[in-house]
Amino acid sequence: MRIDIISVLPELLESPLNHSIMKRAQQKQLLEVVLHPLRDYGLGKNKQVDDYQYGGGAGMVMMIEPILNCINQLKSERDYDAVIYMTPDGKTLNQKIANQLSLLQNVIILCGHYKGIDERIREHIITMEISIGDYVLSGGELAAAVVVDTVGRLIPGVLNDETSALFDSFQDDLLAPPVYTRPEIYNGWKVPEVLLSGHDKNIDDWRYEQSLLRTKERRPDLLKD
Ligand code: 6GU
Repeated sequence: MRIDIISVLPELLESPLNHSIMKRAQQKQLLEVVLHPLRDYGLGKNKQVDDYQYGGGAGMVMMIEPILNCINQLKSERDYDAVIYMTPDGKTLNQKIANQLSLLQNVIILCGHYKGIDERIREHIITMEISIGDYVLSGGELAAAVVVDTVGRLIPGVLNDETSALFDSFQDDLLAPPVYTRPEIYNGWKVPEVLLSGHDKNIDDWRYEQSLLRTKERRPDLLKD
């Protein structure tokens, strides 16, 4: 999968995308992430990317032309399955959307900044709008990093057995069960007996039970429907 990210602040994306699992996904060539500084496509000698909004009011708006110049350049190089705009008024990201995105081949992600982008880009160019939750970030970059991480780890071959996505919270609308490691007893705090039993079926049953319990207690909304 190839993800092209367009941003006025690409530096914000570098660290999260170049460590741990995202780094390995790219080294294995299962995921390619290419950052495009929007300013490279800015207008005039000041490389302008934003301007005052029509109708007045505080805050700048990202202009059509730099964004389109960048997107058209990319579209001339390959076909894209989606052009995503990161915005707090988009559809809230969840595991189902992440699973769907992980099946795509080429995706553009545009990060919003300032007051947002000229609405005409949203009307005519953007095919999908994503938010990562009901709160406001200073820009779309951290949200884009969340999307790439969530989607990237679902690409077949990115995770090994140890990090398998199959047992993640939410993968089957259940929260993950509790986990333990050595020592067996610390300060009188014991690891549940069943996990030491070596009885695989009992262990699987216990984990499933714990998942259900946890979901009922903490996220009953996940069990409805
Ligand atoms: Cl995608 N962008 C911004 N600026 N804030 C957000 C968001 C996105 N998702 C949640 N809050």
